[in-house]
Amino acid sequence: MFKNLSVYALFFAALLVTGCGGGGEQAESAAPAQEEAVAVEGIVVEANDQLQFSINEFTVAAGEEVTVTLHNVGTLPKETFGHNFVILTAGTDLEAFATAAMGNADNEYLPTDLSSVIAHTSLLGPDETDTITFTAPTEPGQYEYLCTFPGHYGTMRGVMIVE
Ligand SMILES: [Cu+2]
Repeated sequence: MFKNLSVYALFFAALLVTGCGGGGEQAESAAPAQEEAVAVEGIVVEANDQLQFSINEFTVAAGEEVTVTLHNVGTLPKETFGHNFVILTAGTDLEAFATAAMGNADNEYLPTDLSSVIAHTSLLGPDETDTITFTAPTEPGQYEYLCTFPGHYGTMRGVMIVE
């Protein structure tokens, strides 16, 4: 929706520029600056020292390309209080997954077998961000996500709704 609006704005701006009867050179130099202003932001999720994600539910369209940026806004060290964002396939037992991941410190607390993971960020320390892009499942439904750092999933979890 936002993207479409921006495209219309661009189109309108282009009409204005060409409509003024200015030289072609002016129109060419104006266009790239407008394009740079169109940023596809995606979903931004913050993780904090209080074991919270800023977003516990978001909705995407089936099969669409989804961009999620995780930002750790906390101050505690990654080794003792890191955060990640892991989206699971439908039907995955979140508790069982988190328990399996818990002991895997060497793999940023992800299980070796990632078959039940749709997408995941890396484990982040204070003020770090990671952006992931993935294709939403084509099957509508609810897909849970969590932070797999030991002890965090109790509150650091949410649902991606695919419509
Ligand atoms: Cu966490």
